[in-house]
Amino acid sequence: MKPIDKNEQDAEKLAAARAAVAFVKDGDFVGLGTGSTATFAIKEIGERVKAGLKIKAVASSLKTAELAQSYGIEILDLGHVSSLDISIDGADEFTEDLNLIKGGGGALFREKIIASLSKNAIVITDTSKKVKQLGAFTVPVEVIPLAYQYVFDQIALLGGKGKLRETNGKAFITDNGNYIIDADFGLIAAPAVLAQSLNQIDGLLAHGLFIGLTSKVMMSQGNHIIIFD
Ligand code: ABF
Repeated sequence: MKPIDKNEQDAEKLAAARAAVAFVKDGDFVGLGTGSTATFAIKEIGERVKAGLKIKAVASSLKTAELAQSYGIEILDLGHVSSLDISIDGADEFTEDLNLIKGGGGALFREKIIASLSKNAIVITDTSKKVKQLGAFTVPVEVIPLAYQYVFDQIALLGGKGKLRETNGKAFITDNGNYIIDADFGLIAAPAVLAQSLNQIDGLLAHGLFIGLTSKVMMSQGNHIIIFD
């Protein structure tokens, strides 16, 4: 990821968010992402809801649900939704063939369900997220605590160097009550193959390789929006 100026980065995130929110229409079922870029989009949607836009939404994290509800956005139980018209979320890395690494914010499981339910899964980013090959950002893996050591060892067998995600010296706990292992596989030559291998590991609830789940990436660069689809 390329380091860029924070103000410039925020301007890019806001521009990408506005471009994506333009696709949200009255009556839509909307999936709301997590992270600072997705937050710009939620606030934009919130302002439109205040101005009369009628939508229902599901949230990829408790934090997102709280922010959305503060704008009066109706949040439904994700477990009772079978399809979404559109979702807008961020990413940690993406390649031009729309493979992503997500989960830096720890919301990857619900984000993956939302992306899987979405007819139009839009990812919004600034320029720092675009990479030629995934992997500089470690792959977040959500793991059931009871399976922690088993999953850690299975990741090692796949060549990954796992590290338990911690905050303030304690294990980070996801909204679903699970741990996150951040797995360093180095640069990933075949992300789809690695994703398939990770999918086979019992006790691994979700991983941050999003393959074939994205309709378009909207990346803001200067005063342009570049769309990868
Ligand atoms: C979320 O957006 C996560 O999947 C990802 O980690 C995060 C990126 O955060 P930010 O937009 O703050 O860079 O969807």
